[in-house]
Amino acid sequence: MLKEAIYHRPKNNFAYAYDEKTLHIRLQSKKDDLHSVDLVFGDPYDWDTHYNRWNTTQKEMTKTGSDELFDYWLVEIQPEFRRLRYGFKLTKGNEVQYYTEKGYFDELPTDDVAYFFCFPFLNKIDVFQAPTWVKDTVWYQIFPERFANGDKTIDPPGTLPWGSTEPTPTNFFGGDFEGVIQNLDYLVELGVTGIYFTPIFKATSNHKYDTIDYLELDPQFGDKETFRRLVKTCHQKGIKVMLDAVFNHSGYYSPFFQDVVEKGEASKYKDWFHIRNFPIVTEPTPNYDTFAFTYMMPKLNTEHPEVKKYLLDVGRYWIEEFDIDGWRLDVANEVDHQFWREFRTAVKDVKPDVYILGEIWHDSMPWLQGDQFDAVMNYPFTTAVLNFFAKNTIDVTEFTNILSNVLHSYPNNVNEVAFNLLDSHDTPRILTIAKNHKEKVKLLYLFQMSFIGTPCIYYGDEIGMTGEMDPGCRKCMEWNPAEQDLELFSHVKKLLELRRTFPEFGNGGEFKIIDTNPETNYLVYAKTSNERTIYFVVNNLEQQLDVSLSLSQSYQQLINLWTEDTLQPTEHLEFQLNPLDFKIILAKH
Ligand code: ARE
Repeated sequence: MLKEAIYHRPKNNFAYAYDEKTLHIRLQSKKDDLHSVDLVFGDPYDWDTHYNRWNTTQKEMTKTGSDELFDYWLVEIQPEFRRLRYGFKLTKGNEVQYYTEKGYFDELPTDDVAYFFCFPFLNKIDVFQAPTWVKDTVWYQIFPERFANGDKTIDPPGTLPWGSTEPTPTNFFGGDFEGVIQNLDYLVELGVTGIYFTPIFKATSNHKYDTIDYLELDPQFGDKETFRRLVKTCHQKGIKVMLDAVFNHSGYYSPFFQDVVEKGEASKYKDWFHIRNFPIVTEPTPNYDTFAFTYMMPKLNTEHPEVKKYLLDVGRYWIEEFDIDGWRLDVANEVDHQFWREFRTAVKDVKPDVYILGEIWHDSMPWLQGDQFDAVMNYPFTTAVLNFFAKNTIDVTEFTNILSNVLHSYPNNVNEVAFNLLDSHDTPRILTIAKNHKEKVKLLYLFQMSFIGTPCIYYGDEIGMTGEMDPGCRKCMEWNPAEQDLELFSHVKKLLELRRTFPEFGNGGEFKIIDTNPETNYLVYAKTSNERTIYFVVNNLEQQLDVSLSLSQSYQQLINLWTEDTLQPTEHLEFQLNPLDFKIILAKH
């Protein structure tokens, strides 16, 4: 066995509390190397009567997936006294090794429990726990300036007629809260249960990431009464509301920064930012820290007690006064961890089930330990599905390897609330990435809606809007039914109906790759619960495919979920799939 490839480390994605009673223990080994792995475990204080030998039990681990280089193994344990010491029995043919915190052994070192890995105690307060409603939420992302103009009286000067021209970094079309309220039934019809709004606070730009006042709404969107009505109406219609918190930086025109611009070192806000020298200059490069190199976005000093207090008050204010349900945190990984720990305590204190979503494009385990965020925007998922379904730059083997890697990078309870997006206001739109190939977009949606996590639809994608990178992806929402792709809308709506009707479609089913064929880019995966399994058969090629599918057991009932036809019970199915087509089969005992 290749010992160098074996990896385990407690208290992260390899050993974590799944819930108040259950521990998940994982192990990584070289792909196709070990034949079996057993967890050898016990309570640290449970010895034989003479204290010579520590008492252990064994439980077989399951291989839950593989990526390009590694296999991953998992076992679930509910230790009676919530404490655990453990090691691994590794078997390859006749070769058996015991792997512990102190290395490898031919025999179990049970005369000293200190040799073993340690999960000291399952303390309830440390268990990662996202709000329970999130698992079942379907998000819809709205860029407020571009969704709908419902109140022309508050249009900013120079507002252009809706959709009259392409979006630029500086033009305005007058989208507002009233426009959202007027169109909520459209979202309800689609099956949306949560809206994520990009920033709505007072700012100068059309995207509002350059905040002037975090306690005021931008007047171009509406007043506080209208916003309160928006949140209330959303709640009445079963829709949660999440706002964008831009706490890494403020806008150049925030009164705090302007005070520093004006008074220099004498400003009482000089330590609110990271200023290298005075007076403030913006040319040729700013002499203060910024988001990227944007002089318009001076980085806030979130370690400063006054800044911290101000921003934590902001976090609480919109929950207490307007009953919002979530915060999406902009540039979350450039803000200090300590700030986020205090932010979590502050906002959960006023609303325990408020959702905290960090914007991080990279590996995010340090933020997902239960003390900071509930989820992150799952861009690694985005890249993988786009490369496979939309761009065809990776084959099915690479695709499933990457997915497996993404899933094993986090605890399962974290995966269930991952914010799975296909695109956003920061990327080109999916139809554009797929070179206007609608069938590819349909497969993207199929996969997104049936994967572990919570899906998010970027406004207008569901009716076939196109757009290149920012600002192209921020066009005005198309409201003319004649210009909307209603067939695509029905496709997404139907997927969401299935996700609502069958828990296995969403987070109530365990995700498993069943079959792949890199020659044909054919993919079969399943979502399984104790009661049923849903098989997803996907032809990701632009040619017809003969499918021969062996089911894991004989089921009493097989239903084609898309057509609702009942199929003959069988253990083996043969059928043809059209180019870029799919079949969804529900199998019941
Ligand atoms: C404007 C122009 C852009 C130009 C940019 C250059 O529109 O064309 O490239 O300036 O400075 C907001 C606006 C943008 C605006 C920007 C600056 O929405 O339109 O861009 O402000 O004025 C990284 C960060 C991530 C960040 C992205 C954009 O980690 O946090 O870059 N995303 C958030 C928001 C944005 C917002 C801001 C931050 C600023 O979602 O909308 O921009 O408040 C790799 C990297 C990632 C990187 C990612 C994307 O994966 O590893 O770290 O994300 O690419 O570039």
